[in-house]
Amino acid sequence: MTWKFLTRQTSLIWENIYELDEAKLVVLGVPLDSSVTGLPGTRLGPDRIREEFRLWASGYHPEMGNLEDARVYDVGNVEIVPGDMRASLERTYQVVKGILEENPDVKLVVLGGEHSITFPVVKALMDSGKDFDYLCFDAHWDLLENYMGLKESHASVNRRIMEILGKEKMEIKGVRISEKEEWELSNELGRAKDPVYLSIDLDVLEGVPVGTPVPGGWSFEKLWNEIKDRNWVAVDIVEYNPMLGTSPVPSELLRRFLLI
Ligand SMILES: [Mn+2]
Repeated sequence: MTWKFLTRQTSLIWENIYELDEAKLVVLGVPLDSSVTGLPGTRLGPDRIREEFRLWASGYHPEMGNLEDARVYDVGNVEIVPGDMRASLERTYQVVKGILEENPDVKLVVLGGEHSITFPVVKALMDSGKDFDYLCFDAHWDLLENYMGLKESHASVNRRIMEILGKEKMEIKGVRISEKEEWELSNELGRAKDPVYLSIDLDVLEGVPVGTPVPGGWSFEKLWNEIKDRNWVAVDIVEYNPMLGTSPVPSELLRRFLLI
């Protein structure tokens, strides 16, 4: 594993006691907020989620098990190039590719950052030979061809994924607001079958501080019931913006993904 493009001085959820090639789960942060439309701050998400995990998370759940049994390796954060969206996404791709070369069976838990980071993670998994469908929870379809000319925008991330994965392997749930072309295109999407890549844009929920908030969101329990029995190869938790407030939701999702 090359540590190029990683900031190892970042806060980790804990000191790693296994090597990367012994891990069952890898945690990776991608602190990007270059294309956020509203207030910036999602770059602070990965380390804040880790901090809140340390403050609030219990290592045991009666149905899910014990965190001490999870073989988790936290690789730190991708080193973002300020102001250069494409370079930052390319680095994310290279880092995920490198992780999978060292440990092809590891499951990934990716902490955003804005939703744009999902594309390079999905692409790196595909290029590493993984076969999976894509299940996304979001208040928006994120299916725009581009947003103000930017194809890498968070508002276009599911369109980019559609181009490489195919419509029939994609499902997006929880949408409440989007453009007409996106609603039309969404009719062509399929149903995601296991194993899946789970992408959780926290704006699907009510009350979590996010880059692009929409009222009328789901409850945490509704979201958890949708995902708890799914077989996943990787999951991302994106769009948390700690500059707008705080929420126990991202760190609790992290805890549950590490436990199950
Ligand atoms: Mn989104």
